[in-house]
Amino acid sequence: MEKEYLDLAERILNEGTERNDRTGTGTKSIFGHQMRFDLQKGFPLLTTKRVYFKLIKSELLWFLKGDTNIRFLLENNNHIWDEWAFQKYVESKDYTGPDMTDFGLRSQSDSDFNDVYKNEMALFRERILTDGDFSAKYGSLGNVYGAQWRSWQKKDGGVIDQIKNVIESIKENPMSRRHIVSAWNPEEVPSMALPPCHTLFQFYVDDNKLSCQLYQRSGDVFLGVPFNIASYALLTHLIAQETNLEVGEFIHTLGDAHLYLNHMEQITKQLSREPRELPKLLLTKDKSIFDFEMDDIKVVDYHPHKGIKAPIAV
Ligand code: UFP
Repeated sequence: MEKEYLDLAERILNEGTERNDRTGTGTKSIFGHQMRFDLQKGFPLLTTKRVYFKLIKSELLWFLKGDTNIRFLLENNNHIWDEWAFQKYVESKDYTGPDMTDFGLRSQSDSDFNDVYKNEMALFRERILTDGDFSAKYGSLGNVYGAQWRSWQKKDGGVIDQIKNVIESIKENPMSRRHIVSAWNPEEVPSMALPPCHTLFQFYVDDNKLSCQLYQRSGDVFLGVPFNIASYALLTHLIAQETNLEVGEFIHTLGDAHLYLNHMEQITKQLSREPRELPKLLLTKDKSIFDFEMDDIKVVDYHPHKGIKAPIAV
């Protein structure tokens, strides 16, 4: 199954065209690719490099709670969304520290600035964790996934809970062709720091098995996609448990699938490694996924090759 991912990387290396991109890093890219993962055959957490499942787990629980405040993530030592919240804070009138303009790029190229930035970021995290008013004001990311999934804002007031609705529709009308959750809200996209990468997903029931297909508009194949595969495989397991179904396939459809030019060495190294047996996922039974905590989700028998570091394009 891991071959699906490795074949995608190979395909981009062989067929991809070099393109400039928003981040200024440059990519090799193809448009349109589909991978299929049979979830009965193992949990698709890559073994050709270590992928940090704890981060995937806490982020997905955070989405499912409808939470958009990074406090929960920080409590679970997950820092993947910190920069977005920090940016809002340093651009506000409440911030009186050293100038943080373009902190993402500057922290990578200027080591003195990086020290100042790290210090400010540590103070920010500490305040989010300890000061309720501060975290309510600056920990919130607004209209990100959790909000679109659980409380899509209606024009005439009120909200739509797409996750509850899709669970209901799977239970009541499994053969339906309308089991869809959309994170792409055209009205709100212009005001979002990062428009949703995983834009829409659909469920399908056959032979008592639940499959899920994701349409991802843009995928950083070395850093982002391994996370995205595991995250949606986990989501499929969770929704299957909630609807009393077995798991079927996770089908991952990508729009712009790219390798950043500064990830070439890393992906070549990964491609030279032999995939190992996939791990297994264990979920607490007899408990609603809406009450799930970190300990209710476990991956066992995971014996990956070592992690491979790579710079993130911001
Ligand atoms: N990206 C992913 N997966 C994600 C996520 C981001 O691969 O879950 F949030 C990558 C894709 C792209 C960049 O390289 O982040 C987003 O940039 P853009 O909005 O220009 O597509």
